[in-house]
Amino acid sequence: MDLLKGAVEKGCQQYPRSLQTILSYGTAGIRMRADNLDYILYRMGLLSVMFSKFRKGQVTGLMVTASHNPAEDNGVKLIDTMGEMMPIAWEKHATQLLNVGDDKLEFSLEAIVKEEGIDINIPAVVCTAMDTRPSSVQLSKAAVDGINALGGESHNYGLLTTPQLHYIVCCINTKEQYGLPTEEGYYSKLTSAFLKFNKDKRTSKYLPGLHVDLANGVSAPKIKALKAYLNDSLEINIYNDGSSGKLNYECGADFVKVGQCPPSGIDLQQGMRCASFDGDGDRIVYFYKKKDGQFALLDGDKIATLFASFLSDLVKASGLKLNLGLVQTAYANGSSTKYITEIMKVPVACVPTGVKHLHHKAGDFDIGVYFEANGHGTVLFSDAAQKSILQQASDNSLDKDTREVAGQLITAMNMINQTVGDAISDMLLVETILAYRDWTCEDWDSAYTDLPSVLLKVKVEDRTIVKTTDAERKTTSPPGLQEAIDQLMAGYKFGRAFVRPSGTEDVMRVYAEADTKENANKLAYEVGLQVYDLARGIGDKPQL
Ligand code: G16
Repeated sequence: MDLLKGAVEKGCQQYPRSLQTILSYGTAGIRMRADNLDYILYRMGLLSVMFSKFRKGQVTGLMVTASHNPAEDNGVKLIDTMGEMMPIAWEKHATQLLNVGDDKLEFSLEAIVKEEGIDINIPAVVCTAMDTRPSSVQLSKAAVDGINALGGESHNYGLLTTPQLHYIVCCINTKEQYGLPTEEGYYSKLTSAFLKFNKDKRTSKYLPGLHVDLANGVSAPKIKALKAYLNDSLEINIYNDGSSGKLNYECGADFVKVGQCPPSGIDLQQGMRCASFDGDGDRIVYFYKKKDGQFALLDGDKIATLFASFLSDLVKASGLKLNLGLVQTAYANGSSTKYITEIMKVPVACVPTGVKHLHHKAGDFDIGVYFEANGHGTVLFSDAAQKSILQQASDNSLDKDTREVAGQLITAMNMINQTVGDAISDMLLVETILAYRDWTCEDWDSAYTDLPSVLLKVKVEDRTIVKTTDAERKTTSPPGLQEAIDQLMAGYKFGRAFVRPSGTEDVMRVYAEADTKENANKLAYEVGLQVYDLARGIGDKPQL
């Protein structure tokens, strides 16, 4: 175990533990103020090497980002070999390494080796990348130092969106079956599919111009690169490209979804079709201005129903027997769930927040569409589904139309980044479907009407005292909180509310929906007050 000893000694000298607070690997990794993250990144570098060894030397990934959080924060997301998030079973190891004192680090690493039966001599490879935060360069270095200290080979890709790194990891481990493991390979795969699907498009209502808010983040240079591959078949107008504004400040998918308003920088006019990406490019929401002048959001639920209806139409037309399902979280608008189950007749599953949970559940279907309301999602095709679609497309005993529909499914599949939610890939598929159906945003939005909803944050002394169950739709602690929420919900038509601790920010999240905006506001406020009182709130009380 000299390797472990050496890595720990280097860590203690160069990256000593500088925080005493208890941290945990949350919804999507770890994130916090960037100032104290060096030792954490070093240790996550060590863990990603252990994880690669555990995967018998396959490549794992480490992304330096804090996604939707403010520019002063940073963090890390660890990636599994097929480009998924690191498995939940390994999060306890991450949490252990985040919290252990320098003197116990070697012991903790040894414990992981023992528990997971790792052969420490297996060579390990880790791909890393980062977003555009000021702290990302230094933190990437700390991660790479950790990787190299444990004898791991590091491949640093520099600036990438999070989903691009997920894609690259998957390409390497599938020996390029999934695509070429480069940024160019990524653009080329997605845009070839986009151009193929859209080559004969005849549209009158759908206009090729799209206005995209890039949150002043890493997607700005990436969209600029993507445009070169699109040959003007999609006219992308860029806003918040980082040339002046601050990352995620009054812009980006989270700002637009939570505030239900356009980002700064876009002067929203009727007829404009707009989208907002988040800071690391794994979330997207659309928005537009209605004829009555009101702002309208087309969030993850609306994207999910658009994808599911399109794919389900193609599956029906192909005659293939594939079961398609949709995965949501408690944040899904009640109207969307009703529409999917009652009108679309597609099965819906509800899981806790975090793409890792949705991704896992989507694997239960032949075609699993998953989206969080905040715009984080994608589509998974099972191996069996992919095989039968490919077979059908090349089965000359079938008529031309049937083969062509299977061909369209293949093209759609190639446009989708199946490894994780991806704003670029989702945008290309939304645009494809809108063009194919010759739809405006109003046409898309008309499927169902969202119930008015509100999201609040409440600061509490310790968010771990709030415990949830039933896919986070109910609380089990502190005592009395759920009873209070039940009573408040009963007072509103279509009233629904829940509370959960955030895994990415130091806050409690409160969600409420009801028949009117005013009632949704009131319900969220009343539930927020209960959280404040029963879960030891700090700072300002929620305001109506
Ligand atoms: C991350 C996760 C998402 C989650 C969001 C908010 O998004 O990947 O699955 O919905 O955080 O999580 P929470 O409510 O626990 O703070 P991102 O885009 O910030 O990485």
